[in-house]
Amino acid sequence: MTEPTANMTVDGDRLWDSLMEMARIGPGVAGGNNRQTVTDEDGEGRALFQRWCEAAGCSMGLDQMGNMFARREGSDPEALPVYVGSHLDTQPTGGKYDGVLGVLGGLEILRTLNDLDIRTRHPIVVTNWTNEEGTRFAPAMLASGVFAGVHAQDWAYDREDHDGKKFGDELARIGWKGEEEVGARKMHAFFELHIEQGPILEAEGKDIGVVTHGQGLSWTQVTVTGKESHTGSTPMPMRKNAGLGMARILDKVDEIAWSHKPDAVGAAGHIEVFPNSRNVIPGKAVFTVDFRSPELAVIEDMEARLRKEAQAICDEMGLEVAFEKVGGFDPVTFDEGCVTAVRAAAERLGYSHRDIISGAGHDACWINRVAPTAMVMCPCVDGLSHNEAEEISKAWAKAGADVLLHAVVETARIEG
Ligand code: HGY
Ligand code: MN
Ligand code: MN
Repeated sequence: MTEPTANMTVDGDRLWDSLMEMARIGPGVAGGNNRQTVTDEDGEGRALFQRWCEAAGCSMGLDQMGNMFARREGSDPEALPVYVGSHLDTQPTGGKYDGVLGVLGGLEILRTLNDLDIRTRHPIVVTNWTNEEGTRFAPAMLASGVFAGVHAQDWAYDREDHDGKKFGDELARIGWKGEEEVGARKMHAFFELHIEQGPILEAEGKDIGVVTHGQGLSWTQVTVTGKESHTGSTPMPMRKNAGLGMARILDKVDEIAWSHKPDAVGAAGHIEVFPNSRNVIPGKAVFTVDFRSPELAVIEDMEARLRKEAQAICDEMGLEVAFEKVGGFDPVTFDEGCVTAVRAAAERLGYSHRDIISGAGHDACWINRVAPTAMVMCPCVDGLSHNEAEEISKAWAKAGADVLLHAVVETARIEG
């Protein structure tokens, strides 16, 4: 058995060209992408990925949640495969690299092993997880969550988007609902390459983030109910303004997050008022509060204070308030052995690196429950993500894929 050699590196130009070609599917309006889950554009991106994988000699598996599994055979077909991947779906105003770098970085590993005519003992499987973003159908990481046994499949199928369409129906409509049982696959290990989506690596001049942990996430959907009435003729003391109630609650959300500085964060990205008419006092406001922290106790404190403070605000204003937990996962500690393989790969390749906690959620956070898992991160410009201006350098993409290559191949064991 030989070790991965330091000069085994990916073809950075080929990886970049693939990223740019995928970015042409589901373009945004400002240079990024709008390739939301189980839309026709998602279907197109999947088809392109499948063509590339088959051209690289892989067989493609597809499960009942639309998760895709491109398998490169190993010398021991009985050995559990090493999985590597991320997601191809994007935010409505997403970037070209969030998720996509991890899927196409995995494909680049297979292409590189083909070029070098290297056979690993364990098969390698490149994965595209369905609906990581959770923007069209909450929660985030939906399909990897079903795979890890966190969500029931029928519950996932019934998730509805803003127009009342169901996830399962849309998955079938685009023709990507497979036969394979979700979660039946067993993994030797799972690795995910992802952009940092934060400013630390770039600010410190580091090429690689060795992800030791992922912070936990909590999504609480809040519904505030008041009374629609005329914005002109309703006296101020008589108003039951759900929009104002929401505004006061959102100010509290910010205060609660700051009270746990420096690590906790809190905001609402999803906000709706009804009827959303210029001269009607909002009778209803619906919004999702996103709290995150590396510490579970902090998340639980923020959730409890949100409910208490929001109730007090609404009682004082004569409004009704209801809460629904629509997403969340506890802080994650990744597998020591896999994390060490990532760190050793960065050192062998001479890339600067630092340990880091992931601020964003990833499919790896759920897969960590069913297989030894770790993540590799590369910097992104100004730490910006979930924005069409998301940008990385070709060198960062290559560094991340090189480290992923070595960590995956070392774990999959090169045959002598
Ligand atoms: O919300 C997240 O952290 C991920 O980008 N879906
Ligand atoms: Mn992502
Ligand atoms: Mn994302």
